[in-house]
Amino acid sequence: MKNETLSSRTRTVALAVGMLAAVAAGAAAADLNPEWLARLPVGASLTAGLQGMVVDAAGVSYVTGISGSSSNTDITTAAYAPDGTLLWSRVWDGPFSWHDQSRGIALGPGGLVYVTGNTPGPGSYARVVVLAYDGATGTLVKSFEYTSGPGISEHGQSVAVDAAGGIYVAGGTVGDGGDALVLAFEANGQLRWQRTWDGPAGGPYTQDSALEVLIDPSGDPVVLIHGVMASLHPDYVVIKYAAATGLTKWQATWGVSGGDYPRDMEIDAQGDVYVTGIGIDFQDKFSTIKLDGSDGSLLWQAYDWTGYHNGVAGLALDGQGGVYVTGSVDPDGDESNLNDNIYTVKRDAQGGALLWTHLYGANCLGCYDFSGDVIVDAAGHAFVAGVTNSPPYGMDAILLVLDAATGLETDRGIITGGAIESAWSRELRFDAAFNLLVGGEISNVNTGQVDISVAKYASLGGGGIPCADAAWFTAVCVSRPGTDNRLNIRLRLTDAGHSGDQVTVTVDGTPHVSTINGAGASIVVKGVAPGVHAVELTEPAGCFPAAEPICPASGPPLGVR
Ligand SMILES: [Ca+2]
Ligand SMILES: [Ca+2]
Ligand SMILES: [Ca+2]
Ligand SMILES: [Ca+2]
Repeated sequence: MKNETLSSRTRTVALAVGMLAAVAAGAAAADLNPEWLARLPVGASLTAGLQGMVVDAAGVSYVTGISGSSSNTDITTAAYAPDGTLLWSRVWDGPFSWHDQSRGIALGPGGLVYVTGNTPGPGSYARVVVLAYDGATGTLVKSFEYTSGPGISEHGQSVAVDAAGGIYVAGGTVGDGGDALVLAFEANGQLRWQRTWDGPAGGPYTQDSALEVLIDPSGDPVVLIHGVMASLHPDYVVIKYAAATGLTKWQATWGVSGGDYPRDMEIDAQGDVYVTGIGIDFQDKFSTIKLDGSDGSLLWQAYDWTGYHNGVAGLALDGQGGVYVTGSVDPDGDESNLNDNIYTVKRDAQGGALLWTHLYGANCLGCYDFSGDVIVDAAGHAFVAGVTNSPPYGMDAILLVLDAATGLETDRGIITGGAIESAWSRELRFDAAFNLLVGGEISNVNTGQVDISVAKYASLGGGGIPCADAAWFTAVCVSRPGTDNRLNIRLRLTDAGHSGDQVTVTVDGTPHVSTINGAGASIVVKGVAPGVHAVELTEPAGCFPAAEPICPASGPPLGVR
């Protein structure tokens, strides 16, 4: 969610906003504070900053961004432990020591962290680059480049990795003007297939490019493309490819004859696809669509707006039937007064009905509020992050906590840099326990020095292990001659993805905590009284009915278990 033009504009209004903040002191204070805030300096080049963040189930955060000097940018990738400790930081400078840029990051099997972007090849034409780091150590495990041929500039914009290690990269190449480029690689970096997409526009207008690739529940890559149509205006183009062959399973295009600019895509558990962006409906509006994952047919479309110049930042699903879209809106249509506000809406995933809207920000000159991302936890909190310049804040990163049911603000978190620094949150991710990691940037307004920032906010609840990952739960009483009664309690999970997480079981109301080892956890409770006991799995809760093992009044005879 990078926008250098806006970032620069923010810096120019810094001092005016600082004076406004002094006048308005005493307004609502932030009441959520991050557990920690980590900063990673990446220099002062015009492109310096965060390009992507992912968080693994254990709570390790991985960021990638552009670092170095303007004459030789590099790709910096780093990992932060759940307590905020910097685990490792790596700088990748390509073979030509020139303009290397990261653009996307993803987790893959085996604890690998994948980064894609571009690096110059011979003749200064950019090539797609893929880097894979060992998440635990930061060792560069593999790296490879892709080029369609000499004299063609190409880049990777987004990367996704499937459970078998297959790597999918979406980006751009040069064909008929710009064309979208989609690449599938085997885990060892060997090219499996390559596809390009060129829209029907002619002449200089045919500037097509892929923005994002996601893997759907059946394992096929789904690609979001900015595709320029015969009207010479862009539409949303979504293509689902067969993972093994690259054959097109379906292609959907959406838009009107005006410009429709896709921005973000999510896929739900059924494989249906949601895309938001900016579409023209008499004026620019948040334009959100849902496509049937089986054939790409349009299930619904919806426009959201308030004011003018509605600019969308991101879309999130809550897994419980809600779709959330956030972006920035101008209250008066005058772009010169820098007073945009943050606007967030919730719609019903099934039919697209509008459920609520939320608007944040003041309308005064320089009261510039911009949205970066939205994410929703399982306990009913919608988090919206961005930057605020509305009193009492000045160039601060803001985290709005909204009640997902009503859209009302329930909490707020603020990250301020130093007196001459601008803080901006751009990406929101959860770990398995719904601790919130916020990726962004803190920039020195005077020097242009940029730090990538990562902040952690403690979970507001709803975390832990989803019931879908719990296979079975048993509790039996074991009674041996000459010993006490023991309860053997076991939880089996569908896979080892939660290894190291803790589960809680209550025995007659007394909690017992156990750590998952591999795909299971076990608890033994000794000295259990005779009779019926209530054994309940309470974290994760609601997955299984309570077990009611019966312990005998006295141990059985020898030879019987
Ligand atoms: Ca470089
Ligand atoms: Ca083209
Ligand atoms: Ca305005
Ligand atoms: Ca505002």
